Amino acid sequence: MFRKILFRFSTYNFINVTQKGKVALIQFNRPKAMNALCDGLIKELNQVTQEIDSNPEYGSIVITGNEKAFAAGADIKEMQDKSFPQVQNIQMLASWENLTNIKKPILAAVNGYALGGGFELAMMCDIIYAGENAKFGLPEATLGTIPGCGGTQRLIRAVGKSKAMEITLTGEFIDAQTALSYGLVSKVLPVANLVEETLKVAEKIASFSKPVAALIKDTINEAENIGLREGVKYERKAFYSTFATQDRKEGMSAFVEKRKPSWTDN
Ligand code: DAK
Repeated sequence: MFRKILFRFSTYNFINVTQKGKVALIQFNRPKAMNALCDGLIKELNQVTQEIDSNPEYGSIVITGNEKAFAAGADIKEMQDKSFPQVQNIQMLASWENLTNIKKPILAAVNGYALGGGFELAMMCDIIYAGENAKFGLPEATLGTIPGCGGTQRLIRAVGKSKAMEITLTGEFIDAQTALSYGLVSKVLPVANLVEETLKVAEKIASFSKPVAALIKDTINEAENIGLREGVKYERKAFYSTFATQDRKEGMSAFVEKRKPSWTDN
């Protein structure tokens, strides 16, 4: 069903990367460690997402784990012996944020545990779909630390203060239906169909103009950084900029001429 991606760096130790049409599917591959996100895995994820972003063959990305775990967080075994000066000096784990610089839409398909950094990584994605067995949590307090990859900041924006406090201060997990009712995920799907259904949505997204999808992603994400007045201005500028593209012309002409548009990504 899938075609292996032939990138410059085509062998990975901690992820599998496959292609379906215009979609790249990235699967975490540390099943014995509940897909704990070790340094090597994050390096591979950053490398491959950057390559996909600059490869015109792809229009969107799906990130998933396995049926037991999306990812149970950063690798605790890698962190356990570090001291404050060490983590400060090397800016430990800082490269995780690179994912937020990817311009193509990213969908997270979460089965099983999405904990700590695993949950934070899912929240950096643009759409989250959950399998019926998904469990989300920020258990850092149980380890004597706090979320460090945007968990406190993105969770409050997604679910509001009381629920963000409850999840983070108790370290308890919430299930897929609760995540749906909180607006954290857009859909709950049967475990076995999750990746396939997510790929279908990703394919639809990838079928549109890439610069337009990138503008939509950027404009919505910008709302998390700025206020409404600035956000509406930002959106208007982005809207006007679509009039500098061939695809905007093509989309409107196709509508008027009652035909399907043919996107060129220009
Ligand atoms: N790290 C390392 N190994 C892990 C792991 C993790 N996060 N989660 C699970 N494992 C390993 C277990 O140690 C075990 O290994 P062995 O003992 O077999 O060698 C194996 O996976 C299977 O796990 P369990 O035996 O525990 O399996 P269970 O089914 O009983 O429990 C569980 C599954 C997922 C509920 C449990 O493993 C668990 O609670 N895991 C830890 C979850 C957690 O606390 N996650 C938060 C980690 S802290 C930052 C970026 C990121 C972060 C911070 C800063 N910056 C940008 C600055 C992120 C921090 C975190 O994520």
